[in-house]
Amino acid sequence: MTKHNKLDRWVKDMAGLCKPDSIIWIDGSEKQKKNLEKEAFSTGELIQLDQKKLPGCVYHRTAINDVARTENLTFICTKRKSDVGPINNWMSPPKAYKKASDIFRGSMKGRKMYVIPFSMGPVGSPFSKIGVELTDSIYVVLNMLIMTHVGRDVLDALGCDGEFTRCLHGKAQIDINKRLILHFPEDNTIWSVGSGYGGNVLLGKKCLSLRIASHIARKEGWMAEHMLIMGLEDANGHIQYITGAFPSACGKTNLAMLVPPKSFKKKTYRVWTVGDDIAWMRIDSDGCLWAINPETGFFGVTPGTNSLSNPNALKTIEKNTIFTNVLLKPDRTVWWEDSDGPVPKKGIDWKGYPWKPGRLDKDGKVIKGAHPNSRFTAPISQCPSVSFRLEHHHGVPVSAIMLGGRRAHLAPLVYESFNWQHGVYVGATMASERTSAQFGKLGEVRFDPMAMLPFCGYNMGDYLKHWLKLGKKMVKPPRIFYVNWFRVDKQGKFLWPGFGENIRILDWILKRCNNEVGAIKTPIGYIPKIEDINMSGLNLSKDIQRQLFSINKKEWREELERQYKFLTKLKNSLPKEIWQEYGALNKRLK
Ligand code: OXD
Ligand code: MN
Repeated sequence: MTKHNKLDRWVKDMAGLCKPDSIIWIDGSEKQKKNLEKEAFSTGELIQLDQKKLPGCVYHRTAINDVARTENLTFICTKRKSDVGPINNWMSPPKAYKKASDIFRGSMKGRKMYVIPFSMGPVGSPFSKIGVELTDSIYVVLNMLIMTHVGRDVLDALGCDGEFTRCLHGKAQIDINKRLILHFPEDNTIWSVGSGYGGNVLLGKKCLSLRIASHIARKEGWMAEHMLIMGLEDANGHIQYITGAFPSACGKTNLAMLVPPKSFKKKTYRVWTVGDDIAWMRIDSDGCLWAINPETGFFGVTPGTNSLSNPNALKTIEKNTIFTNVLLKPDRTVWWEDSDGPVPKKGIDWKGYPWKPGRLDKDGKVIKGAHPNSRFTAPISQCPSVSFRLEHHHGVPVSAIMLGGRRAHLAPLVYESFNWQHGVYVGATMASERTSAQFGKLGEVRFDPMAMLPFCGYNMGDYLKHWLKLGKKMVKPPRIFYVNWFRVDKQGKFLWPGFGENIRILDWILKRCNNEVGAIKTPIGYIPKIEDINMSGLNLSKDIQRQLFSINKKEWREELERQYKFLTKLKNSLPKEIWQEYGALNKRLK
């Protein structure tokens, strides 16, 4: 019980619906966490990993039908359908509450309901938002303890009448036919039922910090974005911050923790990691854009994480980490595809079956030990490059915004937009090829404005208007760049080495922000003069360097046709400025 009557009443009402055997308030203490872990070990919800090799680490498997976010079962529920726009799934609030209530009703009988008071952003900061999640999953509690600020101080900050997001989660039967992820922005409420997968159930993350927050941000005049935040400290100790919007599985986590390569000698940088997934950005009293990461942990994809792609992530997950759907080795450590070291001779795969390398399924496909979307949940405080400004109430000032996607062709390694409005157009028409982590045809191009397609809590056209409006309010808006690490040659080989070498492009971006270098004006934006990019030690032939920055007008005109089809889907809500930029690009390409 708290001194917040509305909160107490809501918890009681929800318990009345779900009928748990008992209600447990989560206080954020180590002691309570250990007890919950013990309980989860006894039921099999979690497996304890080798505590000498992986201290504080645990293992979890989700149900086989529950391994990723389910966008088709995710709804924004507002009174008026037009408020969510043509891209989001919509359901009317009465229908949504009724449908979900029928699934929630009595679903926690024989289970406990945990009450998690959490803050997204430092507790007490005027930038932060408080939520309370009710859940019947210990796995969710333990993840939320890593990903958010949890505990009594959150209740203290809430006081007796503070506003909070009401988050209700229940596993129910983990039945895909009875799974709903519902957002009620007008009620500041989230209901998620029938899933145990992180993106669907850690309600502070995508649901609150992006879908609900983007709705609030529009009303309050700030931005909630699917972006990493990183600081780059130069040899003189001067730190500049960059944010970056990339769709899922395009390397945000790797970039946010980048380790500059030894061969990059001319100018050394130290990278500071502020966040890898979400940025809340406001115009501060200086008229500039400032960003905070509302999360306190990483919920990162494991396959492909290795000492080349992300050495800092490997150090981050050495302890106190939850591993989900990776391969469990006989020595109670873990493994995933494309990690360091030898492939284990055997193990238990993410489905819980005995596994050996090279085994084929009935269709002749190699059976993976770890699911392609298997994850680690780890505290950001354990990251060797964690920023000392993480808990700073005002966050960090943003010098540049990067946008990007996975494009085998078309987009050059980097280009800069002409101005804010043009940058918003570049973001509105961002597209990325589907990866194996996403449902759909591999390689197919999917438009994903600002990487927010699955996360914007309202009409995408209005969202773009909001970007344009805020740009006009800033004294010095950040410059907007587009990057593409994924361009390939005729044989399908990546042209750019990526990972740590991306620092060379970040270096150019900062030089542009500081007006230290010029650029070449092309129809799509400014591209670098090759000599302004530090390529020392890379051994890239002149031909590859040329290919990385080439702009094929015919391919761009074809892209414009695809853009046209996508933009017309946004209908009347699309701001006229986006069509203006479209028309201007069309003209420049003729
Ligand atoms: C994530 C995602 O988990 O984008 O961050 O799916
Ligand atoms: Mn994400």
